[in-house]
Amino acid sequence: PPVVLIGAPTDIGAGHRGASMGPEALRVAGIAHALKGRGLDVIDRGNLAGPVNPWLPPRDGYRHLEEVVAWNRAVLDAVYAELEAGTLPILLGGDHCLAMGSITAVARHCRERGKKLRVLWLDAHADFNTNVITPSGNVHGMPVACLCGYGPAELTHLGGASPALQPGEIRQIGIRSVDPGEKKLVHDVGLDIYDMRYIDEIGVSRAMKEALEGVDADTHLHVSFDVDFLDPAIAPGVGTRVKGGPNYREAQLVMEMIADTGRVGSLDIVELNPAFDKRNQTAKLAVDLVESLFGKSTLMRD
Ligand code: DIR
Ligand code: MN
Ligand code: MN
Ligand code: MN
Repeated sequence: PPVVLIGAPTDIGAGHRGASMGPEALRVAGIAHALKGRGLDVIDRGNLAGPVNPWLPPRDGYRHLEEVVAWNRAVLDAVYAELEAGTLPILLGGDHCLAMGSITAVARHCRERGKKLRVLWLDAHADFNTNVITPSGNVHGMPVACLCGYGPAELTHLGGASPALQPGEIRQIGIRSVDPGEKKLVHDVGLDIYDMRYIDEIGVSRAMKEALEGVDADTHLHVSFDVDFLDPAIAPGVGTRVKGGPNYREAQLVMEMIADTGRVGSLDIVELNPAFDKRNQTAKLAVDLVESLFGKSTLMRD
């Protein structure tokens, strides 16, 4: 089935401007060509439209809630239509608030088809804030909480039913920045977090084996790839850099092990911010990693 690129050029949920340039940076870095090189049919549907970023301070602990909802409705409809048509949607963000729309679509698709869902959340951050505990009001720090039912009704009920997602369907990988209130909430909810301390101790290989445990022929795997997952030494083109992330080879191994499952059904590439990048190197790295996610490997494997 074809792979479909959907651009969502907005920084509506972020605390820095510039993630709105992400879709074009990924195209310029050759994402379509790279996927075609993997033998895939690629269709670029161009960009979704949505409200401009009014760049206002937060209200009731949310910055731009109304505009965040509008963008996520557009993403939800577009991603859901692709899954219905049997294609593999790749969301080119845009900031990470957009994962509410894409994952709500994926979850609805899985419920309707009786498929199991596993979400791999590759990120420096847990993105489990609420309007009460957020230090910033930026909704890109809240999508996982909203998907699990903690948030404003407009976002928790994007796809009708809430919660869209059970915490047990999520595995977070690469986490190294969790805010104080968020720390308590992810603990209470029992979110399965493979933080950098854990990865340092047991290594990427064992951590990924654990995170992928239970993924079978009946599972739809959704990968939500926040580019700030990567160590900022190799990926400077993000708004919120957190040191101590996976290096080049560790990140490749993460992608390669996900590819080995053969179950990737949808992908978000988010938080790429060309305004912080140099010569589009972070976009090129993201494309390089996406090739591995779609099965590029050094040797033939069986
Ligand atoms: C911080 C930063 N935890 C916040 N979050 C994210 O503002 O909620 N940065 N997601 O990428
Ligand atoms: Mn499917
Ligand atoms: Mn994120
Ligand atoms: Mn992040």
